[in-house]
Amino acid sequence: MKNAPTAMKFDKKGIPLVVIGLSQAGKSSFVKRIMTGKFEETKPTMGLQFETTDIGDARFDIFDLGGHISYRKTIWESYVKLAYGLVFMIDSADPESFDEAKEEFWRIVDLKDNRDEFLILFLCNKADLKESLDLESIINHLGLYNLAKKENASYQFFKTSMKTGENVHNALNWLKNNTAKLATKRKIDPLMFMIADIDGFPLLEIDKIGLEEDPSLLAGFLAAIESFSQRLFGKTGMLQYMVSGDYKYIIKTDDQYIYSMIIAKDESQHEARREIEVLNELVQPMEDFTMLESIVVQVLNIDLSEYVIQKGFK
Ligand SMILES: Nc1nc2c(ncn2[C@@H]2O[C@H](COP(=O)(O)OP(=O)(O)OP(=O)(O)O)[C@@H](O)[C@H]2O)c(=O)[nH]1
Ligand SMILES: [Mg+2]
Repeated sequence: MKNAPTAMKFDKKGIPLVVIGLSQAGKSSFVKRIMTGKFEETKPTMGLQFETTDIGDARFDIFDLGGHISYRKTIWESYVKLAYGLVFMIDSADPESFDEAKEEFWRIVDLKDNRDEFLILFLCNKADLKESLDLESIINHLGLYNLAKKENASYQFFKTSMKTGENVHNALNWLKNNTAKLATKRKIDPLMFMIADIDGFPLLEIDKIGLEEDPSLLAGFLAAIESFSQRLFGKTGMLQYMVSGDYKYIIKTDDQYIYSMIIAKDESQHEARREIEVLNELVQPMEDFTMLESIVVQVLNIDLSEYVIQKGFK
């Protein structure tokens, strides 16, 4: 398997945040501090750890990813695409790790689509150690001033210590204030979402209003599919959207599946596109579909009780 969707846990829904950085930086210690308010023993993270917590009024789904090199091209990349915000942590007392951290940081930041607004909280941890470098040297060493060129990123740096708790509160406050705004802006509320195989057999369909109950919706949907199949005949990996009446229709196909979504006209097709691209990444390498429903719920961030679900048509 290319990615590791089966390692994901999808039982809650909140604002998705990922915590990444080289091993030993203190990522799990940070998450422990958020959850318990204390500095506690940790072990190296195998794959990932998932936690849900409320910070102020906002609910967060925190994905604490292992920093070992074997996770960086697989789990990191899939989860970063899913997340609204990225916490990148370094060990500020270990300048020998800075070059590698720099390389990984920029590789990951550059993965983010330019149209996608996202947050970066950069934590220079282990500030309690006497070898810890000052913030300015770290910003210079990692070229972090270049973040100003990323128009879609809001970012902040802190020196923190998970041991003493220094700046943990300030970092969380920054996250809370900035993610809440972003989540409201980006939230879409799909009326319909479907994954079908390339022959058009649906694997999963979720509907808010039932296509047949609204003839204009159904007509728009059929028109979108029609225009889509004409334009893209023989081509795969394409994503297209069209507006018709009160709705937007977004469709993507790869060489195995067709993804389609209907949202209200005033909602962001960029967010719809992001969600479909993330699903595509996660679904494509899947060998069975037992996790499909929970992955869809997580990525679309929906309350399933508002939907009619149909699955496994084949
Ligand atoms: N002195 C000091 N030690 C810390 C601090 N934060 C974490 N540590 C220690 O650093 C080590 C690694 O911490 P973890 O939180 O497990 O690191 P991680 O980034 O999750 O590592 P991986 O899961 O392997 O990627 C542990 O021994 C922690 O106790 C800190 O602020 N100060
Ligand atoms: Mg860890």
